[in-house]
Amino acid sequence: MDLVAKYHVETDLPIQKAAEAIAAEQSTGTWTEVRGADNPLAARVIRAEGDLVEIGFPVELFEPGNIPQYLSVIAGNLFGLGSLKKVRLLDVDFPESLVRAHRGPMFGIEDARKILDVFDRPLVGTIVKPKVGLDPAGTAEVAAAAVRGGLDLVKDDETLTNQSFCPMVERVEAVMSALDRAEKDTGKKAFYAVNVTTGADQILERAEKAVDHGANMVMVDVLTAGFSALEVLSRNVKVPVHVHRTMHGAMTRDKGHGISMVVIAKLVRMAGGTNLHTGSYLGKMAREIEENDLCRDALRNEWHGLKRVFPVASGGIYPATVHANLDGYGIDCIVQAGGGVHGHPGGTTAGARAMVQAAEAWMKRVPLSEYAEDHKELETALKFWGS
Ligand code: RUB
Ligand code: CA
Repeated sequence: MDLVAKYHVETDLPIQKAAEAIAAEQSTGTWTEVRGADNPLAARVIRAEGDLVEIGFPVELFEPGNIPQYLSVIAGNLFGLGSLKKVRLLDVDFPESLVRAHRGPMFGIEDARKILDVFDRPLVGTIVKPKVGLDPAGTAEVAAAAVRGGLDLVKDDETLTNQSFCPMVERVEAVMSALDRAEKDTGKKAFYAVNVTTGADQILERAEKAVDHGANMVMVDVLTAGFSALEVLSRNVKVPVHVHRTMHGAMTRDKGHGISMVVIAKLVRMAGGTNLHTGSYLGKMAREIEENDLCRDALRNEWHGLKRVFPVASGGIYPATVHANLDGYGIDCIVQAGGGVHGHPGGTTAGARAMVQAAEAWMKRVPLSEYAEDHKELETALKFWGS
């Protein structure tokens, strides 16, 4: 079976010609006729209508298991073709043999839920803030305060790795022992996603070191580190992997050009992420509701037996925006707030409680304003940031 890639194309060429140019450039052809290009590996135009192009790539063009190579074919030189003004890779239908060449998540939604012992509600998380500048003890204090307020997940910012002001090993040790103490006191289990993003030569060693020092989740910036970095982590590190998508806007934001988030979501599921930032239905980042829906389904629907991945709503979220995000993503998601937790007038623990209360109200189908009547942290949050 062919791999079918769907593109939006803006060009002065007739659309059929543009489609043929893509098919040729990305398989056997080049700018001029060459002997032998008409061989069985030639991609074919399935559809060329309006601004929509579908190309079928013979599966033999691909090296099973090699995501960087898939991307060179379906999302490579075509973006620079002078005859095309804009091209956007909208979606990819991967043949089963290529999907199954990947193990997918070692820890999916169900595994993460078992670790936390939380089955019947969305997870609520936070990004430690300030995002940089805290030392390990300061990070641990903020993390534990969030968990004491009831949060399920605490994560590093995408820009925090192993800088001198907050070395990773000291940070993991400090945070995990603070979370252990919080669990002893309150019974609340939580993940700490420590950002292990670094170069290819060190990332696995770094992640293993994090786990040796107690980490129960690792985080990777998948687009800066690469899909293979995620895959090597997922296959080798014995904890779930939180996937941040920093830099995605360079690919996803222009609706006429680049790569859609749903393609990134499919690759992340193949490569083995447990959680993936897919954007919010209401928040601070530019967003595309339809694309959120597609990502949610790509991560959670049955797909050749791969485990399911949590979509993460994040970016400018606070209690009043929780319901819109849960309406979009449903129960099997993570809703996450940084400023919307730590900026609460009562501090981090109160901010965490307010987020948890907002999620509880959604589960009970009670309007936020009504739930706030007897939940004071939520009431304060709604007054402070608006409802
Ligand atoms: C959000 C934050 C994340 C965003 C990125 O912090 O630090 O990096 O999730 O956006 P805050 P996205 O809650 O204070 O805004 O999730 O859309 O990739
Ligand atoms: Ca951030």
